[in-house]
Order: sequence, then structure tokens, then C-alpha cells
Amino acid sequence: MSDNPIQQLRMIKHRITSFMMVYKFALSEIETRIEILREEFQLLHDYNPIEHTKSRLKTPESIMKKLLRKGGARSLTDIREQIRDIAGIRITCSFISDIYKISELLQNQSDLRTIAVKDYIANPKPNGYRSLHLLMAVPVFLSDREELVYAEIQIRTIAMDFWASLEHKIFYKYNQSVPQHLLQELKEAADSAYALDEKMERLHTEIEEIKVNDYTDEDREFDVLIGDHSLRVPANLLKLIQQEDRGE
Ligand code: 0O2
Repeated sequence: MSDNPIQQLRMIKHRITSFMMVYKFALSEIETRIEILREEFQLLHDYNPIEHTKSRLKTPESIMKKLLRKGGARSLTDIREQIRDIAGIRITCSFISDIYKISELLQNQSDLRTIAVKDYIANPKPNGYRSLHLLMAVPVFLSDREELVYAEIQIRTIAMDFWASLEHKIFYKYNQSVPQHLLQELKEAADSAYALDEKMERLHTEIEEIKVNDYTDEDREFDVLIGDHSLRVPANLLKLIQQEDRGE
């Protein structure tokens, strides 16, 4: 490395930028895939399993804090291997079944590699935390190389998310030593939130069945909505497709 301190600083800045930027690109990759799944569901099934998504890059300060907890590192390569949630994306779904559906669809994408799955819904943490965590390796194509970048995807319901953000706030407010009665109440709140999720899921299934049974011949002429375009499908096009399907 150069002896000139300004040059040195420039080089270090360049290395940190190269190190961090791939995580941003990995997040963009996943966001696009999620957006496509969301739109596909909306167009084909008139249903949106994803309420919202939120991505974040772990700050260098927070990376160093986590590293200290884990016993330190000697190089950027060590950091890459030890801190695998520098790129994080949280997907909030309406129903528990949507969580598993989205997880399956992402894991089935042939160029994404699933490194680990932590199912804190089937096995909640003792404090009541529920969420499905996927650790994935995402291919990122740069001008001179391809990198496989770790990203943590957390998938949860609105109720689970509501609980986790409150718990996170309380944890920080009390500087990690939360009074026992609050811990107890938080655990109860997590269980109530889960009971609500289960009830909403049952209602949702029942409503979906009604929707299927309600389909009548009068619904035969319809519109398809592609983005902002509402396209009326005339009866003769419908007839043509039906004849094609019957092989006539
Ligand atoms: P932040 O600020 O969200 O980034 P690992 O990452 O595998 O080395 P760990 O803790 O075993 O370490 O991973 P795990 O269990 O997959 O959890 C990682 C993330 O899940 C945390 O990131 C939180 O975002 C979330 N999480 C896990 N447990 C809890 C919990 O009890 N309450 C809440 N509110 N969130 C939780 P970070 O890095 O801790 O923080």
C-alpha cells in the first residue's frame, strides 16, 4: 500500500465501497423478484400475498458491534462470512400461509441458493418472536466478476411485525434489561398476535371458498387489468380460447 496517507485513505474508501455496494445490488435483485411475484399474483389470482417490503443495509457501525459480540474478525473476507445479514429484507404478508408460499417461490428460483432456513413460526423464540428467516446467496453480476452475496430475508405477518417492532423498541429503551413483568406481557402479546393470525387465516380460507363457488356464467365477459391498462375480453375471444383448449 502507498505511504501517502491521503492515497491510503482513498484506497480504503474504495475497498469499503466495493465491499458494501454488492449488498445493495443483492437487495435490488431480491426486491425486483418480489415485485414480479407480487404483480403476477395480483394479475393472475386477483390477490396480493405481500403487504409491504422493507430493505436495509447494516451500517458499518452495527456490523462492527455484531462482530465484537461474535469474537471479532481479521479481514473483510471474515466479515463477509460471519455477518451474513448485511443485506436484509423484510417481507410482510397478510396470512401465515402466504409466508410459506413466498418462501417456497423464492427458494425455487434456480439461481438463488438457500443457505439456511430458520423457522421461528414453527419454533418461536422463548420471548415469543415469530418470523421465517431465509439466508440466501444471491448472484450479483459486476463489470469484472460475478459475486454470490448473502442476504437475509425475514418473512412475517403484519401482527408478527407489529410485535417485533414493539419488542425491539422496549429492548433498546431498557438497554436490554427489560423488567420481568414486561417480558411476561410481551410473551402473552406474541401469543395473542399468533391466535389472531390463525383466526384471520381461517376466515380468509372460508372467503376464498365462497369466491370460487360464486363464479357463474354471467361473469363470462370480463376485463383483464395489466398495469394501468384495463382490457375488455370480448365473448368471441373467450370462445376462441375455449375451442383451442378443447382442441377443436
Ligand atoms: P437488526 O437491527 O434487525 O439487524 P446471525 O445473524 O445468524 O449471526 P442470530 O441472532 O442467531 O445471528 O440470527 P437470527 O436468529 O436469524 O436473527 C437475526 C435478526 O432477526 C435480528 O437481527 C433481528 O432483526 C431479528 N430478530 C431475531 N430475534 C429477534 C427477537 O427476539 N426480537 C426482535 N424484535 N427481532 C429479532 P439483528 O442483527 O439482531 O438486528
